[in-house]
Amino acid sequence: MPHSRIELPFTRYLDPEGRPLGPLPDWTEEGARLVALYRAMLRTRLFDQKVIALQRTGRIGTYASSLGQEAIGTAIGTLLRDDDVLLPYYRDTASQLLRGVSMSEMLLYWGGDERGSDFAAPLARGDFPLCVPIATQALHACGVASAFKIRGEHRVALTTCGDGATSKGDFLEALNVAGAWQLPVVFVVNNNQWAISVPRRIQCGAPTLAQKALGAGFAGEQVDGNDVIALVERLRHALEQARHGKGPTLLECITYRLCDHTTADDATRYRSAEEVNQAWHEEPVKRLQNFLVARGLWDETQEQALVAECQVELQQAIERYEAAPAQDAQEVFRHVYASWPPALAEQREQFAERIARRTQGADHE
Ligand SMILES: Cc1ncc(C[n+]2csc(CCOP(=O)(O)OP(=O)(O)O)c2C)c(N)n1
Ligand SMILES: [Mg+2]
Repeated sequence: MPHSRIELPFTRYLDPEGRPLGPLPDWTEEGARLVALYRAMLRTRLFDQKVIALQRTGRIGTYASSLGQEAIGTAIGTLLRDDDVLLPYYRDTASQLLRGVSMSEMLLYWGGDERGSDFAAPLARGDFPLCVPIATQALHACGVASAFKIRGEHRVALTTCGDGATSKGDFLEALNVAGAWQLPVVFVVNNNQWAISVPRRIQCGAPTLAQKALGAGFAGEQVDGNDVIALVERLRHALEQARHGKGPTLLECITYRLCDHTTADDATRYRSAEEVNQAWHEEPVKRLQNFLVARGLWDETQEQALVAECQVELQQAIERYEAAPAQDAQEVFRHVYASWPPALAEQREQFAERIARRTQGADHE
């Protein structure tokens, strides 16, 4: 079989227990950098747990958890430069938090409020809102990267997606144009093994997703998506390549979706508890924690202090979110089109009439 001859690099520095498999990159000598990565990952996980609790009690809409994928977004958020542009998907909580998107903005977003994507932080303002339509952001990223290239700017567009998204035409078209025009773009694939209920093995016939880049004429590689050290190392390389005109990279980050697809899903219907339990042994937060503890960089007191700090931040964010006055219902139409297709303009008017009738009805009660 010809495809079996394609051998792509796979990078991992820490084993699932957090033990180094060999020499580590020099930057890991700086304990503070490792601790910062850990803090970002735990903050993401605590946010995630809280949002699920809010959804279960009817205080927020459907939510897509990033449980198990915290290391990928953490590496992204740590390495992107201020003027790079992030084009995230719906499991990018970690990277968005590090770009300065506030927890209350995120809560607004998942509460169905458009203002949640109107990021206040200067750093995040140039980023795109997270993308739910699968893989469309990959093409947007190529558009952004084309602008950087045409203007001669040393900036990078980084976009993320899942394993299932790599089967979409949009994704493959994006790879094609990225390779043809040698764009300063990095594609980070979160291969969490599942696209809702479709397992990776029946989603695509290629042995790796990374090799899709080869067909487009640029580098693709695999990295352990639960090993933040490996992620930082390989992502830094990919960003440097893109920034210095050496072309795009596709990083396939091997991880596992430890959660349901979203809060509207029940994954026990299509995958075994055994598989999920096995995946918990590989997860990224505990892996880095074990490593830090073994190095004397982290202990239980620091852990408790960080948890307490995050709980306060979360509580304040929830208060801000819940205190926000409800948005005008018609806002949902506002940011979709600059000029309206007639069919949608009609729907918008009908919607406005309905709202007006309902409001009048309420006035008469
Ligand atoms: C264009 C489009 N088609 C279908 C959907 C419904 N949908 C939402 S998530 C999803 C699966 C995506 O799987 P994957 O790319 O692996 O990302 P993951 O959710 O696993 O992180 C699908 C089909 C959608 N959001 N957009
Ligand atoms: Mg997936």
